[in-house]
Amino acid sequence: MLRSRHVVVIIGTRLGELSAFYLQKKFNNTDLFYIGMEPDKVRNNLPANAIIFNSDIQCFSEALLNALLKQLIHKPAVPCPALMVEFADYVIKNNNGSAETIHPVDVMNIIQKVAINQNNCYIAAEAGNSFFWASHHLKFSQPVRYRVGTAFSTMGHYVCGLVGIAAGNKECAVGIIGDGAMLMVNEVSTAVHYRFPAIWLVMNDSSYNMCRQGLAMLNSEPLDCDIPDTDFALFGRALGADGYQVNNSQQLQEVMVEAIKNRNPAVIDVKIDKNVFPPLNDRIETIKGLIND
Ligand SMILES: Cc1ncc(C[n+]2csc(CCOP(=O)(O)OP(=O)(O)O)c2C)c(N)n1
Repeated sequence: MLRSRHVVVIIGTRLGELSAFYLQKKFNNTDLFYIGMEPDKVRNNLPANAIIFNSDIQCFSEALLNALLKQLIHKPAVPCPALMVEFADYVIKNNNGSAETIHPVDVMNIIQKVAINQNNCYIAAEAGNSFFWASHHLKFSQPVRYRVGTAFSTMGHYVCGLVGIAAGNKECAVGIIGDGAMLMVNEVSTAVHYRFPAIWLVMNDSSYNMCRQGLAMLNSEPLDCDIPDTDFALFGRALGADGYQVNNSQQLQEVMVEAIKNRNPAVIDVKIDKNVFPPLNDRIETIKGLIND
């Protein structure tokens, strides 16, 4: 909560509902600066007093840093080193080797280690809990490696769009997809037809879980959010893709290594723990605030 007068510089987000949770509604007493290349797309999300710089973020950051160095420390300007993020090897937290489901954070850690750090795959996250787990836990050292639809968050966007990502790039594309979205629509068959290296990692919890858990977090009456148990490995194979089913972290890690190495279209059915709450509490608080406004 911003109480006294602040300066806020907004970089790298359009402040859409699903990324900023209407945080800007709380920007009273604030001088606001937006830096980015697509000001028209963000104007409606900004308070009227915001000052917009139509600029490349790296250029702006270098100029700002140099100006600060000159003004504050009276040191000569230095070129900025390229952004390079080092990632630790992730530890698998909840694998006891016998559980029948995988903790979603372990799924993210394996994607981070195998798909991102070791293989530089492109990653896309589908609407639903997948989006929250991925955006909260995954880290990238290169731009344009992660895609997520925060504008309308339409289910199906990346179940289908994954094929475009795989078609246009050398590295594999991995989609993090809810079972509900996978059943709604998909383009596995197209990837099989063209032999694109697309991997659908299905977060299988037999539920429209974001709706189920969101209602619970809002203390609302439950709705029927159940999805019949589905074998997505079989589903993938039926369409001509490779199909894998995993229910522990060790298996998932091995299967990810194999699927990425093979570069075939593949569907990985990951049985996840449906009772762990995703990191969407900020959004729930925003919704509660809007209801109470
Ligand atoms: C086309 C469309 N219909 C409905 C919604 C509303 N919606 C958002 S998330 C969600 C449930 C997603 O379920 P699933 O794909 O199984 O993912 P989970 O949340 O369980 O990880 C629904 C129905 C939407 N975003 N898009």
